[in-house]
Amino acid sequence: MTTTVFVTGASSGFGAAITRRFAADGARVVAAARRGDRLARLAEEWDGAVHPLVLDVRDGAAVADAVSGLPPEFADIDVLVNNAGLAKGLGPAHLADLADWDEMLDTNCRGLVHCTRAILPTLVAKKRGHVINLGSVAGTYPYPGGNVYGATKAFVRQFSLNLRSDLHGTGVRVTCVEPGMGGSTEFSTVRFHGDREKAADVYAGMRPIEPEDIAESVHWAVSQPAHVNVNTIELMPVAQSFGPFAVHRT
Ligand code: NDP
Ligand code: 8X3
Repeated sequence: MTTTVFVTGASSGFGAAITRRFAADGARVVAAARRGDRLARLAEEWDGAVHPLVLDVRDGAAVADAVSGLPPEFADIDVLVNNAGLAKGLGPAHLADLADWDEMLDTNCRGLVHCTRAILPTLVAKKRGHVINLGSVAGTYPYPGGNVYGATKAFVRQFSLNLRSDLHGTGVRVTCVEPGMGGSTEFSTVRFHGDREKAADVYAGMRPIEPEDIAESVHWAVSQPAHVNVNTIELMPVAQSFGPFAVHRT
């Protein structure tokens, strides 16, 4: 039986690696994102196994239309990977650009629930399937400038757990994958509004997690026996850990 996987944010970083990981395993993959040229190039690698889908997850009606309009060979989805997401800005809350905050909320929270709502009925009808959500360590551990980004990932974490409650007895599994610093993606370039130099500084002198590492974790969670639900995977580079509480002294 061929597995069909729907991956959002497939034009870059983790999403592109997740697409490749499942396609290499013989799955059919719907690769969704806004940049169609990137998706077309990704699809070309896989001889018909990857279906490029230009989609802005923030648009709930467009998501519903795209899912219901999938070609028959890609419509019977088994696995949804809600990976599309972004951070915008790393400044303190009182100086933040409200447009950046709105974009994170619209993409990381609303976009994720749009895709989930559109695809869940297919999984529930089959009494099996898997929703993988990309959270972050930022959803659990606070850091300066993490403000709304971290809060959106806390939403992803709790939404994932709540989904498990709602899906109890359906056979549909839910996993939240929560990475720390991931390199070789556009994450920091997007966070710093296109400033590549500033983005590169984030990973200077340390070895981040690679997109292929995340793809492997996602694939592993999906590959567990059908009676096993991996609730959460939290993973960090060895070079990243925790700091002390900050104390302001006068
Ligand atoms: P990238 O910036 O490389 O990839 C983000 C992907 O999301 C792109 O494919 C982008 O495609 C897509 N995307 C953004 N907005 C939308 C939208 N409105 N509609 C559809 N697709 C969209 O970052 P990463 O691969 O690093 O990040 C992937 C996920 O992992 C994110 O959710 C991120 O928060 C999370 N994460 C990342 C970590 C890291 O350190 N890199 C660590 C922890 C979590 P396009 O612009 O073409 O639409
Ligand atoms: C991305 C990881 O540590 O930059 O979610 O917030 S971090």
